[in-house]
Amino acid sequence: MIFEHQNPLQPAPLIRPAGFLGFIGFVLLLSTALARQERNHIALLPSESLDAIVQKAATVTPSARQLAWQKLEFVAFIHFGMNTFMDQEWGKGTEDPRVFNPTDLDARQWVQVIKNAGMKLVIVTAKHHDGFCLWPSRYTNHSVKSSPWRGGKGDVVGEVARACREMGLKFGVYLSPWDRHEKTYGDSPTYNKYFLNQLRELLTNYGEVSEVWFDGANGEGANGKKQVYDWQLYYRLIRELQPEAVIAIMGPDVRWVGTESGYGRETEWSVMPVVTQDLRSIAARSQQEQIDGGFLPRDLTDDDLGSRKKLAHASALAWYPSETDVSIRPGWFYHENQDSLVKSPSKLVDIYYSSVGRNSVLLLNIPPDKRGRITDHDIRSLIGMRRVLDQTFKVNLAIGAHVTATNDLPAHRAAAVVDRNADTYWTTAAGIETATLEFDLQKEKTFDCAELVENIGVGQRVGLFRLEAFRDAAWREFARGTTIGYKRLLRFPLVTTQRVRLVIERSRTSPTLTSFGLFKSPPAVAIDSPDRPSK
Ligand code: FUL
Repeated sequence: MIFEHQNPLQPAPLIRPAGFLGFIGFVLLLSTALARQERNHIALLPSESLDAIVQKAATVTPSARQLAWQKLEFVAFIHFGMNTFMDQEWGKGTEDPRVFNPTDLDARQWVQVIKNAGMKLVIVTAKHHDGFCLWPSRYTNHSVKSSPWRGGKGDVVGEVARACREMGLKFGVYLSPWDRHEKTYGDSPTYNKYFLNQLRELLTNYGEVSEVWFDGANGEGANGKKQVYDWQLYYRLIRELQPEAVIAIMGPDVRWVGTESGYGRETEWSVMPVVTQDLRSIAARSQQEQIDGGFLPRDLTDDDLGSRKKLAHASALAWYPSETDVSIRPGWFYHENQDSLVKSPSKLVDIYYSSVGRNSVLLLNIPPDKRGRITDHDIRSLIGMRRVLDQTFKVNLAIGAHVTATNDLPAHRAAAVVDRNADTYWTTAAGIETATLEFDLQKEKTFDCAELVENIGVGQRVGLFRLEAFRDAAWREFARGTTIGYKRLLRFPLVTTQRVRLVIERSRTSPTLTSFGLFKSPPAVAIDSPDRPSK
């Protein structure tokens, strides 16, 4: 992930050891939505106490599009393009389109592999930094139409969109604002128009688009010219043409988790302070309601983005959930010499626990090769990962438990957390911020994984909890965590017991829980070759 203030050609010192990507994050939405009545952002008064701010933070909720996106849990990135054929990660923009010539491109294979792995959306690199377009844009010749592939009549974006629709997956686009080919880049208004035209093509010709992914790279234009991106204009067009789509990374709906390792934060609050300048002037600048704010520099790599300490002195708060992007290989694009470096099934499982299981959405990149197919190396790992996850989460050992709580509400009883109904939840009376839920499993059970789901529809609240098992006449702690959020997964050495309790030690206001699960992961799972070998 690259941010606007970084010149990608002269990388700043990296915070992370690997890749060019690391580094200062930033971003934040500021919303004119002062005017809108949504609760996914609120303004605060300078006089508000920290306690009052924290209480308010607990009532900020995701917008409908943010909630729908969060529920996808696990989504795919496809990096494919000129770099695949040049065996590089960043093109210069001078590549010859005739080099782009996949011999056996099959977008249905991509989507099938992705679907089998349990992912729900596919984001394709319609245009990466080299400016080469995977669709036949009317606004440039630097695209598939100048390549020999399908006689210049092909459209990778179209094929992916169609395959997604056919197989019931959502579809998204990555459109790099940084364009090293386009001559107008650096001539700000002209390039912004070009970019907007391309965005319009992608948002009108391919059916429903559910995620628009913007990287912030902002390299130098010709003769050292600086391109100033008009984010407001881009957002306005997206909201107009695809109102359900989330705008990610350099956008107001979804934030970068701050690393490309696949590992999110142990403590992940989805509500964080918005660094405001002046809400009203931004609202005015954006002309009317509906426009999503302005970006302000911010370090998203920080370990702590939303603690009490961070909320102090905030002037506004926003629901700004994290997305964890990582590649199944060391590079984002396919390189043959990385075939042996594809992440193993157990590494992918670990990443899943550390992203989806830490209140984030996992965006896993799977790059097709020069044939235009996902290789067996990647498929094997994905199948192995899926098997482990399916076997682990097949049986929730807490279902059927008798559940009691130290406090609850008539409409939100403790039993709701094991009723398999995602619309019901447990909560406490106003003012009760600590509580214990006790589960009598009816007989001794053995497990090594717990799943907790908060009802983020009313806000994110729990800040500290522990799990205990009753053994040898005493309650003994076997796991603990801080935030829960949309989903929290915890792994621990095998526990055998009939009675378990969840002790919520800290919550910003009445805690909620939609579901509670106990699972046992399988012993090592054998990975056979893929059902349909492709190489
Ligand atoms: C980065 C880009 O520079 C990489 O090439 C890749 O696309 C990654 C997902 O975003 O910032």
